[in-house]
Amino acid sequence: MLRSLVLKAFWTMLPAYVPNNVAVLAGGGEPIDGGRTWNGRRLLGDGKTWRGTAVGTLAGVLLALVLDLLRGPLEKRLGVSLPAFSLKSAFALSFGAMLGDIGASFLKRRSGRERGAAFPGLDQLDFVAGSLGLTAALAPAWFRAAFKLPVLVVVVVMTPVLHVVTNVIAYVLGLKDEPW
Ligand code: CTP
Ligand code: K
Ligand code: MG
Repeated sequence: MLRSLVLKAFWTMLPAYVPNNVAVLAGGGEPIDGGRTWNGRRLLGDGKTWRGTAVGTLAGVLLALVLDLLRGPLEKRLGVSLPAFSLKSAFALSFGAMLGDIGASFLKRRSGRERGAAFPGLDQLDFVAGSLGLTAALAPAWFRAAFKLPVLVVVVVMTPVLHVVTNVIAYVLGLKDEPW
């Protein structure tokens, strides 16, 4: 029961987990805010770039397409039913994750935090909120079918843990400047 919930939650969120990590590798170039400020602080900061956002989103969508190919055999092997991704749900999960992270940077700058500063809680859940929110808005029927309440609960509990672990690994590997 718990095993199948965890598998389902992880599978369904994979297109949302990958974009921000790919953005770390792909980032650089022109910042989205073009250097603009508001009340003396950057709108978003240099850590949110067009390239990182585009490549990250694309990676999430492509991953969902690959998962669709693996779904049948994996369902048999694992003995769980897994949702198929439509293009719309894949895009919403992936781009929503990036939007959540961008929204968090906006809030960080408004609260005086410089680029790279930690904001515990927000850092771990911003992309979950963005991803679930955009998917509920763009693909409501898909959202209701894929995120039944128990799956949603597992997502909200499991994601912060995965986020912390992933970022510490990226930091140790020298891919990220901070371990959060
Ligand atoms: N990145 C990007 N575009 C995005 C998100 C991330 O280019 N939309 C890249 C940037 O190079 C960024 C790195 O990924 O520095 C790490 O992402 P993150 O930790 O979210 O950004 P920070 O640099 O810590 O900036 P912030 O304080 O605004 O979160
Ligand atoms: K972040
Ligand atoms: Mg950071």
